[in-house]
Amino acid sequence: MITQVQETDYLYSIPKSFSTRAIHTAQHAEPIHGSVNVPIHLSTTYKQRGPGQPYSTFDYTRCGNPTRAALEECIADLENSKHCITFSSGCAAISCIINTCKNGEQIICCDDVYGGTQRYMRNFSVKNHGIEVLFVDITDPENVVKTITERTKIIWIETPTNPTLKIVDIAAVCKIAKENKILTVVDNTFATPYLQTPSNLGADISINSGTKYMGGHDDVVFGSLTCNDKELYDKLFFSAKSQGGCPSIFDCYLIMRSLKTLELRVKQATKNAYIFAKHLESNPLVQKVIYPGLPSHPQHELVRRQQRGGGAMISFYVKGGFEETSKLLKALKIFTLAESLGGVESLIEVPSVMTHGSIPVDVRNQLGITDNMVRVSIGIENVEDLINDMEEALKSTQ
Ligand code: P1T
Repeated sequence: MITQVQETDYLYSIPKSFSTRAIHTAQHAEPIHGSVNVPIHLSTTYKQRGPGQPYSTFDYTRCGNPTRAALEECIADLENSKHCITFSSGCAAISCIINTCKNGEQIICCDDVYGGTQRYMRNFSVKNHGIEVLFVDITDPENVVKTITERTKIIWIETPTNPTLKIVDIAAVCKIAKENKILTVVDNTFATPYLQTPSNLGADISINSGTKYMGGHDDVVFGSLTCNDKELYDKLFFSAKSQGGCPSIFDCYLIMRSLKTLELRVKQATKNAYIFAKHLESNPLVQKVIYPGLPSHPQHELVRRQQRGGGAMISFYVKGGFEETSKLLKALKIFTLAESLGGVESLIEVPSVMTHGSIPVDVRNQLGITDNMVRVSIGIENVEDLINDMEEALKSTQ
């Protein structure tokens, strides 16, 4: 069993002082009692000295809160950005940005994107708000050039994509967008701020479903966006406070707590995923494995250039159809059959009937989201246990 690997096999570079920043940025000891952790400020409103004269900058928690402000400063630092806005979910961050588009404007979105993002764009942006959304394979940046019109407002990038793990060249697409004064958004959820920094590659906005790796324990639904431009931040903040999708303060506390171990968790999960994917590739009951960290991934060279590691998401095709796939998923003992990803526990799902079930079937088939495609989020359990669990369960597909 391959469990002895070099760190350089699965991690290509290390961000400077990541854990130090995750643990300390905006998290100084509180000055009255010396509390080491940032207090949970549950108050929804703030006393004022006189009308229009708040004690500090806070007046109402939907618009700002000391616990949340500390978390936002920390996330901004981890994303190498100046500004951050947090949300009650990743989807709330996504709709906050999309809702800044006006009737008649256009969004170019990568064709393989989280089902919920597509659902919002197809059902609300297009149907209700008169925004045109074009789903394009932007793994070839030339397709962006071909699609842009003077109405294009946003280029929406998700990389690695969910669930086919395609890679978009962020720097190349952002360069094209800048030349045409178009905003770029990168959904950084799969890579995490530890493995990828979109702002360094020219992206205007980076978003995360913090429900995933940031939270890391499958117990918080949360979202964030970060950006560098103050004018853009002001516009997004106006959208966020008007729509009201702010996170609960207790959830902010949990995310702040989880960020402290983000580096440790992502490193271990990435190592596990690399070892696991190599094993899966050699299993004759598996048709094909997609893992950005393996040389067999068609864009592995770009992964090494753009990311600091291959991440912990793997997709693969079971030999057979839905019946064989169902047998596999029911036979697993350690992997949990559930949607979501990025937690300490390994999760497994079938995107065609779960996370991506709302995508039209012809689009799914075209993208390769078939009924024998399985998506795995590798956790931080003992990797040999994960491999054994999968090998045993695969036998049940025969
Ligand atoms: O679930 P929520 O916090 O609202 O995040 C939405 C979201 C945004 N972006 C990406 C890339 C995502 O994967 C998600 C949520 N995805 C799942 C629940 C899933 O199982 O794929």
